[in-house]
Amino acid sequence: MIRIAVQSKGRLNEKSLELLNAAGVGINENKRKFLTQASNFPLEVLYMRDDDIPQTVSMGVADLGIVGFNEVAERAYDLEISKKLNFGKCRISLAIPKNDKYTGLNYFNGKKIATSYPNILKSFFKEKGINAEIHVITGSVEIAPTVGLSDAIFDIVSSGGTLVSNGLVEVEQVIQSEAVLVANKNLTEEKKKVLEQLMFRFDAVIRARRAKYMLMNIPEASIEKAIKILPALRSPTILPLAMEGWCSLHSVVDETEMWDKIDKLKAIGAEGILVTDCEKIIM
Ligand code: PRT
Ligand code: ZN
Repeated sequence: MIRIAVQSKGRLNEKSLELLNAAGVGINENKRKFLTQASNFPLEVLYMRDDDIPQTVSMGVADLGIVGFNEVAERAYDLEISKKLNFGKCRISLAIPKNDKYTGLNYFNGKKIATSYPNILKSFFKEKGINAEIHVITGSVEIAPTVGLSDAIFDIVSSGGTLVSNGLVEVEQVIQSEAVLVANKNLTEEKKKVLEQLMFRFDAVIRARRAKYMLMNIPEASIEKAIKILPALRSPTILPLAMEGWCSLHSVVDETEMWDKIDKLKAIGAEGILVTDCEKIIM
């Protein structure tokens, strides 16, 4: 039995449980206690505040955890980062009042900066040779400049809307973060096997979430060009159509490249392009 720590409520809770469920690890949310056993996999979920997950995993109270990389980086416990999970994406940035003139990192010399991430900021400033006063605040960091608590802030940003509505502007992105799977460094052989099995399944889910399955009709004369546009997992599937001179072409593409590929395929005569989600991709 392996134990995984998951945020009990908050931004990462739902997506963490969704990922486990998509990986075939049945967690019954109706019966949620602070510790829940999966119905069909040797795993139990321990629910807790995200701040406590790195320590809990490094101590071995939980074997694994799903937590924002920002929390791992701030707390510096000895942990294995096993996998990036492709959700909970954000950055931790320095932001200043929008009417101030930003003069580069030197701006922060002698300034007061409010943050919940003092360790990350300290090491960033040390590396850059900046001498600033760091004030630790645990909540609502973005209001600190308005109320006169600080000159600037160092905080999590995703859409940037919170900064704008507080009259702040992002000037330096210091670290990028997303949810990560962390593991205790001294897992037994048996637990390591369960972790590998879990990571294999997470891979299949994460890969599929990014992928789109595309099928289209294409003139036979364009097949060579189409294969260059769509390399696919191994190579695209090509099936003859009842109408002479035409084929059906099937392939998988990364969603970030989808529109670009569609434009190129249309330009070589592709028609009836159908795009659907993938559920799992096993390599
Ligand atoms: O109760 P607990 O301690 O478990 O939760 P928490 O309140 O500490 O954390 P929570 O649930 O807010 O966030 C959990 C994790 O989600 C963080 O540690 C990050 O890894 C990740 N994450 C992703 C974010 C955001 N995006 C985010 N936007 N965490 C916080 N925010 C905040 C941001 O600071 C801003 O104030 O959300 C606000 C909106 O952001 P904008 O830029 O979209 O306006
Ligand atoms: Zn927290």
